[in-house]
Formats: sequence, C-alpha cells, structure tokens
Amino acid sequence: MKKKAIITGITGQDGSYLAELLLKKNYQVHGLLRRTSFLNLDRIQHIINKYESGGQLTLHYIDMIDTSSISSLVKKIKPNEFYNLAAMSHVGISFYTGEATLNINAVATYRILDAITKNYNKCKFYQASSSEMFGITPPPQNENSLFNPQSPYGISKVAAFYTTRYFRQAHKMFAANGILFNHESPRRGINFVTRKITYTVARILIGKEKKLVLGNVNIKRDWGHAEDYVLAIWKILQQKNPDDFVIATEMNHTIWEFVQEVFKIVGLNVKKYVETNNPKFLRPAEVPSLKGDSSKAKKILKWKPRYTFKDIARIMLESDLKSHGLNIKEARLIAKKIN
Ligand code: NAP
Ligand code: F7E
Repeated sequence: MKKKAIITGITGQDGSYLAELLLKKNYQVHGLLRRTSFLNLDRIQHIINKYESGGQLTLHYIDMIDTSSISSLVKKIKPNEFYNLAAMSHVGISFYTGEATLNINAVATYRILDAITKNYNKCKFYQASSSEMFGITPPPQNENSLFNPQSPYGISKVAAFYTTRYFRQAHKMFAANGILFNHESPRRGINFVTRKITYTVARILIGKEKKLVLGNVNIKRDWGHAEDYVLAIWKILQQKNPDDFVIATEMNHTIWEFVQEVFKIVGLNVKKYVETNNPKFLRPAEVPSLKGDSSKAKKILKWKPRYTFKDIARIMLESDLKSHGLNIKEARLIAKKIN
C-alpha cells in the first residue's frame, strides 16, 4: 500500500520540493492550494504534468482560513502523514497584516490538529516552525533556547509550535515541529532578501533595473538550501516518537556578505549598484542574528546539510541569470561594460 500524505502550501518553495521528494518515494500526494486570481502553479507544474493524470498527485482547493474542509478531507483520505507548510511566511509583511497572519499561521494549525484528532488520529503531523520564534535570543539557538519573537509572524509560529506540542501531549498524537532556519533556493519568493539580490542582479545586467535597494544589511542569517531541509522534514515524521528538531547549517553570514558573494561572481560594482538602509525595507523590530545548533538533528535524524553558503549564492544567481537569458560568462562581460 502506498503511503498517503497531505501537504498544505504545496505551491510554495518548500511544498514543491517536499512533494517532489514524496512522489519519488512513491507516496500518494494530496496538495492543498488556495484560489488566487492568477494561477500560480509554476513551482509544481512539472510534477503536475508527470503525476496528476496517473492519480499519484491530487490537488484540492482549500484555504487555510476555511479549515472545516480540511476536516472532511482528512476523514476521506485517512492520510499517514500531514505536512502543514502553508503560511503567510513574510516576516516584514506580517507587521502590516498581523491579524491575518495569526489566523492563517496559528489558528488554522489548531483547527487542523483538532480535525486530525477527531477524524483520523493515527495520522502523523508536521508543523513548519521557524527560527524566527527565537527572535532576540542570542545564537547559537537550539531546541532549549528561549522563544522571544519580534514580529506577528514570529508570534504566530510560537502559538502554532505550542499548539502542536499540546496535541502531542494531551491528545497523544504524533505531532512534531521542525524549527527550520532560513532556507533558500531558486524557487524562493522574490521578496525574500537572498532571491531579491540574485533576481535584481540579473535584471541590472539586462538593463531592466537601475539599483538593488535594501534595508538593514548588517543582520545575520543561517542560510541553508530548501532541498536539504525538506529531507529533514520528511525524516522528522519517520521517527518512532514525535519530537521537535532544529534544522540549520550552524553557520551564519550578514546580508551584506551575501550581496558581496553574488556581486563577486559576476564582477559587478557593489558601490555603484547597491543602496542600503532604505526605510521602505526596514522593519519596526528586527531579529539581529540567527545561527542554529542542529546537533540533535545530526544525531537522531542522521541529517546534515549538503549545500554551503557559496553554493546557494551561485545556484540562485545562475538560475536567475538563466531565466533572463544569460550565463555567468556573458554576465561578466556585461558587468565589465556597465561598472
Ligand atoms: P512560501 O514559499 O511563502 O509558501 C507558503 C505557502 O503557503 C504557499 O503555497 C501559499 O500559497 C500557502 N498559503 C499562504 N496563505 C494561504 C492560505 N490562506 N490558504 C492556503 N494556502 C496558503 O513559504 P516556504 O518558504 O515554502 O515555507 C514553508 C513553511 O515553512 C511556511 O510555513 C513558513 O512559514 C515556514 N518556514 C519557512 C522558512 C524558510 O526559510 N523558507 C523557515 C522556517 C519556517 P500561494 O502560493 O497561493 O501563496
Ligand atoms: O529577511 C533583511 C531583513 O525576508 C532576512 C522567512 O522564510 O526566514 C524568513 O524570514 C533579513 C531580515 O527573511 C531586505 O530585515 C534587508 O532581517 O529574507 P528575509 P526572514 O525575515 O529572515 C524565517 C526563518 C522564516 O520562517 C520566514 O518564513 O534581511 N533585509 N533588506 C531584507 N529583507 C527583505 N525581505 N528585503 C530587503 O530588501
């Protein structure tokens, strides 16, 4: 019998990589997506083409604020695993949409867990928790570090984290949290800082953008690759007992170091093309430094990241150059001319 999994947020960065992984492992995958005015299946079109007609992948329209429909779906499908990845995932935007962020990220998590306990409590549940929960707690952060969130997003994820623990303890469910540090890829949304940098560099080179305009570039983040991180997500649900795990590379860099790394690859002049501290991209409260200690995951999950900081910068840049019709050699020639 094929294992059955439900993934919320399948159209997102992590949802798309996780769906690929599960389909390769021969799971029957049910992906939940919301209605949008412009169909955004770009990240999963390739797996839809390959797996939907044969019935291995099924998509269902469900909004996170309409979780009663999730209840019927759980009842009907009786999934072995449920991955809750859907979220309003942009920290900066959460300062403007706090109530919706709490609703989508926290209240919906409660409703899903409630639906699972009532309809099929054998289902294992994964919650996409975040390093943003640590907020201003100094690094290195591990499973025992204090949560001190600095944004509506961080608060929503703390609430969802404890909701998951509550269902594990009080309702004896297999409910686990992955506390993932930042992870990036060519599929990252273009308003997250790493992708904004690689995407804008490509556009500067083809003459479509004049400058890369950023906020605070002294912030430090522990960046991994999303492909590595979805493997950890899957491993968390393959354990005998439910538990919480920090997933991180254990290295951090400033935003400015990422800028320098990307500009160096193509030889573009940083001074000429980058503006920092633009008020539009400053946040009312910041999380200054994140660096995870993932020794528990290394020991118990036997997980470790394969991609380095430099790999990630290069892979993301190459992908954005390619989608703008350039390779690195061509990009370097243009950079020389416009520097
Ligand atoms: P992402 O690319 O922003 O994807 C978020 C997904 O949630 C998208 O599929 C989005 O649908 C869906 N979604 C948002 N609001 C929804 C709603 N009301 N109803 C139904 N679906 C909704 O995020 P990601 O980077 O893949 O992250 C996945 C999860 O991990 C999120 O919960 C995030 O908070 C958490 N996380 C991410 C990181 C990271 O560094 N990437 C680190 C720690 C934790 P649309 O495509 O329609 O927008
Ligand atoms: O910002 C600074 C910004 O938006 C990183 C999400 O996946 O990881 C992500 O949240 C840092 C922040 O990611 C710009 O102020 C400077 O300090 O790429 P980001 P994030 O806020 O760390 C966590 C773990 C999640 O869980 C979230 O879902 O970069 N920064 N200038 C900027 N950030 C953006 N977006 N744009 C700028 O122009």
